[in-house]
Amino acid sequence: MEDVKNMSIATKAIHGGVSKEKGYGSLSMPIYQTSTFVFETAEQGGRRFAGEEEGYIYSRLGNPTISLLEEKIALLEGAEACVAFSSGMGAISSTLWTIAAAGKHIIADSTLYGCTFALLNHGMTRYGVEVSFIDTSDLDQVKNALKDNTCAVYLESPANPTLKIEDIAEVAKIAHDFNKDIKVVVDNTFATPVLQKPLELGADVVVHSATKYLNGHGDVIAGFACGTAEFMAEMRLFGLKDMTGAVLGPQEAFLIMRGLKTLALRVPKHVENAKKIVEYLVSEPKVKKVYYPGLEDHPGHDIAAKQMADFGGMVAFEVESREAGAALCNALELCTCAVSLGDAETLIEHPASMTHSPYTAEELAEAGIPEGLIRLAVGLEEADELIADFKQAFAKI
Ligand code: 3LM
Repeated sequence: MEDVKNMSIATKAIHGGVSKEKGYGSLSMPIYQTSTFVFETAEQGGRRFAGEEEGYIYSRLGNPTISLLEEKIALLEGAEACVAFSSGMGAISSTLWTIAAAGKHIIADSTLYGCTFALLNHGMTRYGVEVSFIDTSDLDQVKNALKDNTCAVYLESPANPTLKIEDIAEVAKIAHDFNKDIKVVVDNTFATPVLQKPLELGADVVVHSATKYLNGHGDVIAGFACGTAEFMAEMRLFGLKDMTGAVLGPQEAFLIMRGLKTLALRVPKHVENAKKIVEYLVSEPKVKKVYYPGLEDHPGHDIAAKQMADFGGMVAFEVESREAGAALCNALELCTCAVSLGDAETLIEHPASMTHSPYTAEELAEAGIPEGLIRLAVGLEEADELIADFKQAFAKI
């Protein structure tokens, strides 16, 4: 359905991609639960391996259920192509291993999801890749960090867990003016394509933890990378096939397609609830500071207003101490103490000891993540009931 390209996110998420399934005319794409595909003849198998004939070979290289999902995600991100992975980390590591090599240099923001930080700080560097951690919201730092061997600039916006905002268009312009071959990679997990389109802003690659809003139901681990058809072919044939093998399962692909049908309904409700909770948290005397890009005093507010359709469903706030944060989490009854985000359930966690535990105390300070920071992934419950839960919990601590 070629003209879906010009339609809304809601329609793309439901109708995007061409189903090659003609068998029994099922409405939803069947789950092709198979590892391998049968060749009619040995010659046909040879032609498929040689790329002379279209058709599936083996599910690490492609699978009809997963292909349809990849087409949908590419449409949502406005990308030429997409590759699915078995986790967000699978997508991120496959992307970085496809771009980088020993002797190359990566510039990364210092505020990242903890395991992405660990991959860059401890993983890539073991294999001769140099990594500079900077604050990419300071454009002078971006300019000064660029080197002749820089191959990638990596950032999240809004960043996990502080909701720091990076100016994606400006960072991409600076990097590409210096060297057009530098790949600007943006993790769009917190925003989703409903709120932000990094490729339209000038990024080269978008990565996702689809475990979060894209699936939306807390029952799948998955990831995506999106970009040009040429680079995604390299990602599939090298990053995914050889370097990581982090292939998505067809059952997970089916569940994500099911979740995607309501993405355009869910995200605005997450945002609406987040705004109501932020309003309450700002007035709560036991909260020292609220981190939300929708607040006018947030340092990235103007850039977020420019590059995002709305400010998202993630909120962070600071309480007096780590102990006060733990007491709050333990006192909440409706909000659930768990990592992850983008689910129907409101999830609360303590970054310094959980999602960002790969950071040392010094690295946390450098990344602007205080000990008393609490991260809230606002869910789809009734906002007033969530606020009532916070009120009773704060009263107890
Ligand atoms: C979390 N984050 O609670 P998977 N990029 C971003 C992420 O937030 C994440 C990934 C990539 C969380 C997971 S912590 C053990 C739980 C911005 C994951 C990695 O590999 O699908 O988990 O995605 O912040």
